Amino acid sequence: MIRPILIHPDPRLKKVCDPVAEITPEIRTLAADMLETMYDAPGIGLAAPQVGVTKRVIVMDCIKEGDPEPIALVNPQIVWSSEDLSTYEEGCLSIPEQYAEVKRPAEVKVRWLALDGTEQERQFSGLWATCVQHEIDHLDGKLFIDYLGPLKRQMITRKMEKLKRERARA
Ligand code: K1U
Ligand code: ZN
Repeated sequence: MIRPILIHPDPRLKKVCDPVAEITPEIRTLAADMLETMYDAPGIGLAAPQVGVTKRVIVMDCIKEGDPEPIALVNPQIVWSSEDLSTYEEGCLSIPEQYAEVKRPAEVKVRWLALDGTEQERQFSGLWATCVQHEIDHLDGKLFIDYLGPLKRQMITRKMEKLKRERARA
């Protein structure tokens, strides 16, 4: 089921999300819905708070061409970050049509719980590394615009307020 994506500003996007205590059918349905919503948008990642669920669940698929590689990460934790940084022009499905350069560690090692209950660990690089950090930020109530200066952030927030007013009128 495709779920509606919340648009910034929204208090649910600013919350620190709760850890998932146990993989339940509800969590599996949430992850499946999030993947469907992400592919429909389209996007390369999605975090549960973006669909109004303040739980620590993210999904990603950064393969732009070729066979899809969907992954769902429950309670993801960055256990190592490279000193090397990389800059990428990020977007966000909760901040449509706004992009800005963000500098982050070029590689990260992440530990998480998979939907079959097993603990997983993987080192991410390139777009995967950027995306997983962007999604984990969502779980901590942080958006990519929080890395920008106050003027740029305020300008984007005002645009989003206008977009939400227009969508509410339509
Ligand atoms: O979390 C999100 O809002 C999803 C976001 C993830 C992301 C994008 C870029 C850098 C870091 C994280 C998106 O997917 S925005 C859309 C997007 O990047 C895209 C859409 C279609 C094709 C390819 C990329
Ligand atoms: Zn985002």
